[in-house]
Amino acid sequence: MNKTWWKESVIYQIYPRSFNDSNGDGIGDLKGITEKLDYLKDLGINVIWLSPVYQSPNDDNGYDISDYQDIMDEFGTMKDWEELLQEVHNRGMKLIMDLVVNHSSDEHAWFVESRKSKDNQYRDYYIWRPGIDGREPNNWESAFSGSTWQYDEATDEYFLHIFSKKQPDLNWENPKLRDEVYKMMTWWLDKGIDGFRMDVINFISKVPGLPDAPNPEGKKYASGGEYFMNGPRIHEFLHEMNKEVLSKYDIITVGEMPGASVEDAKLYTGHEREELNMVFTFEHMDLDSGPKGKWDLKKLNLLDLKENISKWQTGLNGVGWNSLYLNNHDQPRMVSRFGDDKEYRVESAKMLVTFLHMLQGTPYVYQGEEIGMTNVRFDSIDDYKDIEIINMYKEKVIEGKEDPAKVMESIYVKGRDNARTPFQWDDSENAGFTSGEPWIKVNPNYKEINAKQAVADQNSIFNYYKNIIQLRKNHPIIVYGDYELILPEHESIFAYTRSYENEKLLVITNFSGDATPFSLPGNVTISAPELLISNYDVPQNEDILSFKLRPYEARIYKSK
Ligand code: TEU
Ligand code: CA
Repeated sequence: MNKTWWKESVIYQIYPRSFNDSNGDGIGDLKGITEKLDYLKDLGINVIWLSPVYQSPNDDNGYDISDYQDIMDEFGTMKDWEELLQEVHNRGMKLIMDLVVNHSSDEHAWFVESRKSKDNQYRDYYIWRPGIDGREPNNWESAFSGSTWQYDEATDEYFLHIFSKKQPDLNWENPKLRDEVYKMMTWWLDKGIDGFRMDVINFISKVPGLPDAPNPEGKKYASGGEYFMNGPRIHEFLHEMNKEVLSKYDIITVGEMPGASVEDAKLYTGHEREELNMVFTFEHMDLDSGPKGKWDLKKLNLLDLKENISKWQTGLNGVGWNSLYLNNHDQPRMVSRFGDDKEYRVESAKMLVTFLHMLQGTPYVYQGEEIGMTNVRFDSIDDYKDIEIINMYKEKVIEGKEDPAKVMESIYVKGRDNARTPFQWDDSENAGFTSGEPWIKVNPNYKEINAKQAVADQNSIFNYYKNIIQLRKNHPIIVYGDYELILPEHESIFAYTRSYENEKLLVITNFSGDATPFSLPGNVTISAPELLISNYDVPQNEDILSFKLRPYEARIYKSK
C-alpha cells in the first residue's frame, strides 16, 4: 500500500463560530482559533479542518457563501486568516478549508446577477426551470423541509435549492461555472492551504430532466436523492477538478458524500482514478434512524454497526482510503450517541476513540469530543439556532400539529445544535468561550466538563486521546494494517485485528455498560501480546484468552 502523509494524519475539525471568541461579541473567530493552537499541538493532531469562514449571511452558519474569496466579518479579516495559517505552519501543522460549491448563497454576486433576467450572463450558473401548472418543476423535498424549488418573480421561474432557499444550487453542467470554481480553488491553494473538505460534493451532477421522485406515500414532497446523489457526470467532474487543480498540489482532499456506498467510494477514492483521497460516508450515521429518516429515532443495534464498518474496512483495503469519524458539526455528540454520557462518560469516550482510531483510515476529531462534550437539552425551541431544527419544528409542530414533546425529544437526540454549543474551555462564566453573550447557549455541564480540568487530569479523556494519537505515530500497523472482524455475532463486544508485516494488533471494545466475558476465538492467534493501552487498569499478566471486560472497557494488544 502506498504510504503518504495524509494517511498518517489525525485531523481536527473546528467549527469556528463555537470554538473561541477573542473579542467578546459572543461569536468564535479566527484570532480565537490562533490563541488555541498550542492546545491543539499538545493534543498531537497534525491537520486542522476549518468549517467555512467565508463571507456569508449565515442562513446556514457559513455553508451559504456570498464571497468565496473573502472572510466573514464576524470571524475577522484576511490578515487574521493569513496569520492563522502562518501560526499553524509554524507549529508543523496543516490547514484544510471547507469547499462549498454544490450551492452558494443567494447573496453571492453570481446569483444576484442570475436572477435579474433570463438572458443575464450568469443565468446558467444556477438551475432555473419554469413551473408546471402553477406548481414547482418537480416534487423534490429540501433537506431543510419544504420544496427544493423557490419561485422568483423577476423572471417568473423557479430555482433549485437542495438545502435552504438561501442556498441555490450551482449549475455544474456549465463549463464557465466549473472554471470559476477551479480558479477560486487555485487561488486558495496558492495562498498555501493544505487541502479541502468538500461539502456534499457528490450532489453536483443532477440527472438531466430532473424527474419527479417516487412518492408511494403521496406526501407533498419526496426525497429526490437518487436524482442528485452520485449523478451521471460526477466522476467526470471530479476527475476534471483533479486534473485542473488538485493534482498540482500535495494536499488532502475529502468529499462529504451522503448516499455514497462502498462501491461508489472505490471509484471516488481509488488510487489510480485521480479523483479524491477519501470520502465521508453517512451509512454508519444512518443506522439509528427508522424508515422515516433522521428524526425517526431507532436504537442502534451493534451488529449493524459491525457489519457496516467491516464492509467499508475490507471494501476499501488496498483500493481506496477510509475517513474515520463518529461525529461532526451536523451530528450529535458521539459519547451521547454511542456511549453513555452519564454513568460512564469518561470510560465510554475513551472506548470510542480506541475503537475508531485503530481502524484503517484517517481519523477526524471534532472539537470538544477530546474532552467528552455531550449533547444538550434546551427547554425551549427558541434556544435552538439551527435552520434544519427550526424548519423541521415549524413543519411538524406548528403546521403538522405533532406532539411538541416528541419532536423536542428527537431534537435532543439528533439535532445539529448538540455539536454547536460553545467549546468548554474552563469553569468560568460561559465556559471561558466568551466574555460576552454567546450566540448559542453554553451546555450547563461546563463546570465539570472543560478543557482546563481535562488537561490537568492525567486520567482524563483528553490525555487518553493524546496517548491514542501518539500510538499511531509509533506503529505503522495502525495506519496500514489489514482489518479483520472477530466475534461477528457478539452483541456488545466490537473486536478486530489488524495485520501488517508479521505484526498483529488486537482491539477489544465493550459497547455496553455491563461487564461481559471475552474469549479469544481459537482461530485468532497473537504471539507474545503486549498491552499497548487500556481505559482501565489491567492486572499484570492477565490471560488474554479469556477475561471479563468491564463496562465500556477497551484494550489494545500488540504482538511483539
Ligand atoms: O451537510 C450535508 C448533509 O447532507 C448533512 O450532513 C445535513 O446536515 C444533514 O443531512 C441534515 O440532516 C453539509 C454541511 O456539513 C452542513 O452543515 C450544511 O448544512 C449542508 O451541507 C449544506 O451546505
Ligand atoms: Ca468574536
